Amino acid sequence: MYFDDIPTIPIADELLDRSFRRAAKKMREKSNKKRANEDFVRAITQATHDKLVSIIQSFPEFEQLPPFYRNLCDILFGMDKLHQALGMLGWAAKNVRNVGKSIVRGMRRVDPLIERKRAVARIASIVHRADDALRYLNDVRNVLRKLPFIDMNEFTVVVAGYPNVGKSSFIRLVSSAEPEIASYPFTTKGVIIGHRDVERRKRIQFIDTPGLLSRTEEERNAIEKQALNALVHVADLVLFVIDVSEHCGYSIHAQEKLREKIAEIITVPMLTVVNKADIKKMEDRFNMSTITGEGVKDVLNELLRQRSELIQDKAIDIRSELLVPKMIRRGRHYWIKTEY
Ligand SMILES: Nc1nc2c(ncn2[C@@H]2O[C@H](COP(=O)(O)OP(=O)(O)OP(=O)(O)O)[C@@H](O)[C@H]2O)c(=O)[nH]1
Ligand SMILES: [Mg+2]
Repeated sequence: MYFDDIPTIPIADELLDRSFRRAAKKMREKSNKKRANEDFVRAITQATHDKLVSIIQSFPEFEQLPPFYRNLCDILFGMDKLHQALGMLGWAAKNVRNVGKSIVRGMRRVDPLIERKRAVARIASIVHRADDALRYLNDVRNVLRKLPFIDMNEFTVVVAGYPNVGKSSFIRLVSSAEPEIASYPFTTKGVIIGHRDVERRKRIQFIDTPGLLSRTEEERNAIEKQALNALVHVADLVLFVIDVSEHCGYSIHAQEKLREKIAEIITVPMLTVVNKADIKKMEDRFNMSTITGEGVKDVLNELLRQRSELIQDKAIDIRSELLVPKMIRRGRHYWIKTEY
């Protein structure tokens, strides 16, 4: 994944400790007593600078990420804030290097021990100014590492609808995912991935999303924005779940309005399914109940039918390069994937 290589990010004191230890080790290995202080300043400058740079480099280029992940980072952390924090580390790395260099340059003319102490104090003060950024980036790193991996090559069904209509109950029933289910709205707070192997080589990637309300984009919170992000950027097909029994706490009118809004923003087909059919059904729609299991198989069959249709139309990957077969790396071999 894109975020697996980001190591734990140290706070300022830990980073300084580590640099001091490295510098001290280097000094033990070198025996030039005359230039010991100069070498020490050089070593601590280098260790601190390099660590700061390696932290920056461990983050991916956010602009190069697939749109789904790029938007998700923006929704979760704010791209400006992320860039600011990384910029702060860049500033600190540059300043540490400049301060270290200039102190080393003037060291022979003055008392080296005093200059060594001055270098340590200045470097520590610069790194401490980046402490907030280091702490923030470590929090970001911890969230990034837990983000679900969405395989952009899989046929992907994004399940959407009002809160509490039974989206997660459906995903739990038909896929490998085990999302939380509860009788209150907004139980699901982020996207959750599950898979279903239907027949040999026929696999569906299901994405559970947080409930959406029918409201303007400006009114949407970060949780809802994650659902929209999945709908727009990863869906090959949207499964819109409605609850005509209105046990979810929302009117069928509001749910229909949301359906229309989603239809406007997506470029992929949408299948509407009525859940909680054990309580109330709707004519001319797929009706299912995740509690009794009735109708669930029909919904899955319909998804498979649409999947085959989409593959035949070669319209499967309208998210990225249309009709361009994708290279997938497996072990040391490259395979060209043309069929799902
Ligand atoms: N009677 C009935 N209740 C159901 C059915 N499916 C789900 N429920 C109940 O509806 C409630 C909400 O289910 P969830 O699966 O958490 O709903 P959700 O759409 O994922 O909700 P959010 O994550 O909040 O958006 C739970 O109390 C479920 O037990 C069904 O087919 N029939
Ligand atoms: Mg849910």
